[in-house]
Amino acid sequence: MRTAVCPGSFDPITRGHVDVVRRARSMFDEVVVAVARNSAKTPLLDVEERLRLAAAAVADLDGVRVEAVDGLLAAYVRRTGAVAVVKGLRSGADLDAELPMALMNRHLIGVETVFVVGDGALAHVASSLVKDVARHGGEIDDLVPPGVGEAVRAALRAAQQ
Ligand code: COD
Repeated sequence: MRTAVCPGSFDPITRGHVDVVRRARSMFDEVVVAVARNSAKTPLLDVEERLRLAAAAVADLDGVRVEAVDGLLAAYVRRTGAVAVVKGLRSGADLDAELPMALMNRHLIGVETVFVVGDGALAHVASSLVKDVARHGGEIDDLVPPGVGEAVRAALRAAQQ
């Protein structure tokens, strides 16, 4: 069984993320969507919500599960016995950001990172932009899996109170 880990903040999960997970699953027997509990970014959604939304978004994908990750990704990858980390690329800027992480994870545990080119039609979709559009009253439901838009709007309303 060859397992790959798709890590991220998933704050929130988008259709771009799901596209990458699908592509990863086409290459590996099993894919774990690893939701970073303590992402470097301050999340809008708490980890339980990010996990719930991610699990719902991949519920129809056989061989895909969702887990929270605490601390160092490399330690988690080693514990799970995964053979690769899979990351999605939208642009050269993504590669610039991802390359040092891939090299660091290889340095730490020798794990390979596989870069997947995402669907070009979703290349503008980023969790940060989705939240910004929603914060300013824009429509996001076509950018995220079902249920995610409402969860983001509810979290934004709660944050404003
Ligand atoms: N198309 C293609 N790929 C996409 C799209 C899209 N539309 N949207 C997002 N992606 C890709 C991103 O490029 C990224 O590869 C992945 O999806 C996850 O994106 P995010 O934004 O949800 O997650 P990030 O970038 O905030 O996640 C960073 C991690 C949590 C993976 C990283 O900080 C980490 O590994 N943290 C754990 C602590 C650790 O080990 N630190 C040392 C790292 S070397």
